[in-house]
Amino acid sequence: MKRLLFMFLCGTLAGDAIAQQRPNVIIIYADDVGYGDLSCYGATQVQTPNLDALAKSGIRFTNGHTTSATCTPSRYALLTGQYPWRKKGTGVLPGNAAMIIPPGSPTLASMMQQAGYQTALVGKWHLGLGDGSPINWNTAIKPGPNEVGFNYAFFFPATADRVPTVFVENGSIIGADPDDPIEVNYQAKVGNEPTGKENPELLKIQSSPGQGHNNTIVNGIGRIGWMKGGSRARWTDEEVAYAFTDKAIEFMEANRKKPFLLCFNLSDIHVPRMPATAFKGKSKLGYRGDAILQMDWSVGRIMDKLRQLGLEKNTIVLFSSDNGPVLDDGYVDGAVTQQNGHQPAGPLRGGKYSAFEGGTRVPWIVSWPGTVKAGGTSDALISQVDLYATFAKLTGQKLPENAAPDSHDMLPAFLGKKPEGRSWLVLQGGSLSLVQGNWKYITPSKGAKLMKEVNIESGNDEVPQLYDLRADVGEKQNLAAQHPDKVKAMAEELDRLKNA
Ligand code: NG6
Ligand code: CA
Repeated sequence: MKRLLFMFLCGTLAGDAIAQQRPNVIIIYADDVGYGDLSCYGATQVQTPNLDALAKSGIRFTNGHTTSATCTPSRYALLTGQYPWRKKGTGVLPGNAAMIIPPGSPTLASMMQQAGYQTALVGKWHLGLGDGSPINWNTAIKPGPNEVGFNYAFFFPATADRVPTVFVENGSIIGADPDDPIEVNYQAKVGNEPTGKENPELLKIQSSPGQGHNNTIVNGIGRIGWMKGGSRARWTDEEVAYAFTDKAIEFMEANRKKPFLLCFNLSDIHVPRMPATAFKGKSKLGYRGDAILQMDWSVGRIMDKLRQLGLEKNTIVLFSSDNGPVLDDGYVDGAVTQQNGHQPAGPLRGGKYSAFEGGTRVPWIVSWPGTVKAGGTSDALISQVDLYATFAKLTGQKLPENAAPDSHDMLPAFLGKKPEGRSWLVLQGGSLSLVQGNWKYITPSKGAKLMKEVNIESGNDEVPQLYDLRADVGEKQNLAAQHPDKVKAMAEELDRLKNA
């Protein structure tokens, strides 16, 4: 009996000690930020002092990837640890789509909950809501982030350019009013409010010709999709960054004594870029540049709060983006006319939607003062699909069977203890690519080579493409004809991985 009691006490004490040491985790996940958009990644026309300081306090990765060149699939992979192309329906979702992660499935967030963390999702969601029956926006909206591992969720359903333009907090729309019910439709107009198509004179920012974004006008901005009602629930675009940052900070403050996971999914710098007054015109690069400054400001506020709470040493901060950059993604906002030499993808070819590196190679900064050596850079090949297994390792969690099948534990690379990361990685930018060491193979594809509306090279080519990324990170020289054996072997390996 005595022995049992002793064992019990030891177990509890050890548990407490671990609990105290367990670091908080903040994943700051920006939207559409390119490899060249931060000054610590070489931007010269725009300065990001808070992100630069974060990089200085930790490691800056030069070969960190999203799984995909758009949002929904990248976010799906980050949370589930599964490649999105393994599952149907993981493309960019409309704002009234059903949730694509079944409730109760293992996720990065639920795994962290099991490790004793309080978990929050603040910001963009874009993984669908509800069970597939039409969403009633005027009652509790379920399932959502709370059903896949988040104790707290404050978010908008899809993207800033899609209806409904409302914030949801733990399943309820903020400011909902039963006398002014919300209806959303992506097929046909609902309500009689002006649309961008019928009343372009009412727009405060023009939609780009041929790209849509001309349905219901909310705050002078034409959206994708139609909505009616909820006049008091609709967000003000200029306040979105403030609202999200404030909620993130509230969560940090409320959970300062517990280990927490905060997934802080910024809306910046996705379209419509409509920054707060404090940032309008500040960058001289148009609203896209201003949104970069606003994003950097949000990061600064989070870091200030960490210091104020005395948590900076015991918190891992990861900054990354969900896909590569785009200048004109649907609105005439000055990003193109005031580019001023800014290179959003840095030295990389392509951008958002693209199979070239610009689509998926993104800024990736990890800071954990005292544990991660400050000021380093790492060339390790890592992917956001690996975060699940990496954080499971960090928190001593065993992965449930079948969970996170494509996620590899990259903790040593992630913490800068090892220079190597993955030896291979599959990337999705339209067609699939395989990276093996310094080689990248892009599957042949018949689609257009230039996506005209957004003016980005897709990476499509009818012939196989093979690049030596170490010598040619800008993917200028297709070496497939010189290395047919390599092409064959990589194509076969990609097929094998697809079916694995
Ligand atoms: C595209 C939209 C674009 C943006 C994107 C999703 C058009 C013509 N373009 O389909 O504006 O919303 O989807 O961006 O509709 S993402 O970052 O969420 O993937
Ligand atoms: Ca995105």
